[in-house]
Amino acid sequence: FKDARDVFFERRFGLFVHWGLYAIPAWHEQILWRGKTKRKDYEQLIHQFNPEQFDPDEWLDMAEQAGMQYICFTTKHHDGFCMWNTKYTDYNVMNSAYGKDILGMLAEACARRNFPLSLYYSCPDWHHPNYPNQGRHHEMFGPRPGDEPDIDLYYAFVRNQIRELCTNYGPIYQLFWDVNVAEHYDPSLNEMVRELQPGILINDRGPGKGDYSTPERHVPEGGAFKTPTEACQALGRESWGYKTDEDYYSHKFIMQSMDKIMAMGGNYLLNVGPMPNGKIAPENQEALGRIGTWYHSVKEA
Ligand code: FUL
Repeated sequence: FKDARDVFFERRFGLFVHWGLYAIPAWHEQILWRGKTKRKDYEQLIHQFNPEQFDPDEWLDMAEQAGMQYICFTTKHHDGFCMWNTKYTDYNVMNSAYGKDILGMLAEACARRNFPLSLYYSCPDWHHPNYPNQGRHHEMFGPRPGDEPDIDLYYAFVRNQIRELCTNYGPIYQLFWDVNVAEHYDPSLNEMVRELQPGILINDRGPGKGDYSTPERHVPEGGAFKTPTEACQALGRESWGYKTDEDYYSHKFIMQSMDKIMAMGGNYLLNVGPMPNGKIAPENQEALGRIGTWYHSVKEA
């Protein structure tokens, strides 16, 4: 595909995917904190994670059918579990019951279909021994024996992982940093990303200046956006990850929120949380199917 900068205002609608170990308890992607789950219990989920029915082409078929033009995938959420073959921590999908590089499989399908792939990466990491709590909401964990909270060491790890992600998985359309750790400002990280992926767009939640902003779950006040914007929205009110008893927004609500964001000149990133077996939940498929029916009727009109 063309340089991301050339197509940001053409590719208006994307699929956000939150997937990780948290799909198994199926409650919230931050269950480790919000559910007050013990880390040692949560980390055992790695041995259960076995999405035998994962088929990236099915996800992309669904996205394309809905009129979506790119996909943004959670490579690592706040729990610290990595969905790719990283050599910088053992807490990754290669050591799960599944044992395959999920990001690699998705990247292969995206490259084959010329479907842009964006990566979400969380700076908060509730697993890594060097991650400093810094008084943020997960301070309740405190260091474990053997932990060495050290922000510089931690960001050296982040740098290594980001280099790996920007090197081993082909062209990356966007980097969706999620919430930089307080006070760690380091523009050299984004500079490295731009060197490795010259066409990439980087959001504004990272350790340096980004290219676009990311309002979350709301339509901002103030009329047309003055700078590049990608709003993100979940299909359900409660979780970004898979949740069995999710309280879903109505079709009307989602359509109105998308319509307002797009009318203001923003792009729209709509999220699904795949199930532990790798399939997209029927409720999510149905929601995207309805959007697709509308999209194709407008396109053909
Ligand atoms: C937030 C995260 O804390 C949520 O869990 C989710 O990933 C959302 C898209 O971004 O900042």
